[in-house]
Amino acid sequence: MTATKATLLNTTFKKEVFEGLSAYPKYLSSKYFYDKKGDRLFQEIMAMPEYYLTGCEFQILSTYTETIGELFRDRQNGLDLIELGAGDGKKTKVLLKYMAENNFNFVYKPIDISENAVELLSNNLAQEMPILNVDAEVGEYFEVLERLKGFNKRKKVIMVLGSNIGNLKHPKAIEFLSKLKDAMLPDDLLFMGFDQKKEPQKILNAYNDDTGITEAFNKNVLTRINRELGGNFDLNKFKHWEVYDPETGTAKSFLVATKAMEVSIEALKLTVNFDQWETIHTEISQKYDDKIVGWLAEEAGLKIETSFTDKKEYYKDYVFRK
Ligand code: AVI
Repeated sequence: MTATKATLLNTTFKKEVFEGLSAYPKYLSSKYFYDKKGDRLFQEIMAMPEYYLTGCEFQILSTYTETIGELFRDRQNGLDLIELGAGDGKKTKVLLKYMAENNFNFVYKPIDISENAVELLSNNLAQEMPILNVDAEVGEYFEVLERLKGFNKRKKVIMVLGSNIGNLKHPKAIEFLSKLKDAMLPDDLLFMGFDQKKEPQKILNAYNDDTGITEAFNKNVLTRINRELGGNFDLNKFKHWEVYDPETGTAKSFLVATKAMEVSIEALKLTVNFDQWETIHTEISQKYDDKIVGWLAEEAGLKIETSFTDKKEYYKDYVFRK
């Protein structure tokens, strides 16, 4: 990463932490869960039995590999497969393997906010699938989307797996989808995963494991504030709390102060006061159904072409066209 980019990210982090902790009620963005430790914790989450999302999407991509792959193919000019929020690329590898073995002409462009994740994935792909043409990039979704507009004129397939869109509230999700649409040409496709509404307890358990991995993941934003901004949060004085509202389909994560306390953050010259049981809202993980996805697509000017689901219908990958 260039020095300017790192400074810019750090300035945004500072600004957003200042705003969120000065607000009432307090909030912090879940995008700040992700650093080296946060990436590792998220990998552990994806391997937890409670966190069904990864297994379901893996099942979809493994079951429908050929159908999905052939939907992506452009025999004349080839394609660019752009993955936003690629992470460790475990699920995508199923498709990449099919495409590589079936003579697709394509470049795989994984993009992630985590420099660490992008580096690990690039190294791993160079080892496991050396014939792949990989062009990885570090960046935030919205910033990368701007650049996508000026991308090659050949077919683009944009993938956003893992129900990553679920970390955005509906207005932001519509903005995100609209920007994706603006970056697309009529032949381009958007392939996106949406975790579905289901038995509420099942959803709650996915974000509330007994092992404490999700708790550590949630608290990683405080660890980052301590390390990167000179904060003195005592992590033991906060409790991870999850709620799921089956009416709206929104799962919400909080950090709850178990004691009244004062926290200072040196780099922000800020003292934050917590009353006992005061909350910091850290993440939403939205759950969907066909109606909500249809509405989001319509608002964004996208059309649903088809969708794929797992055996239990817990999760769906939708294919959109503009
Ligand atoms: C990345 N994102 C879609 C995950 C989710 O399900 O909201 C992040 C996560 N948070 C807690 N567990 C997993």
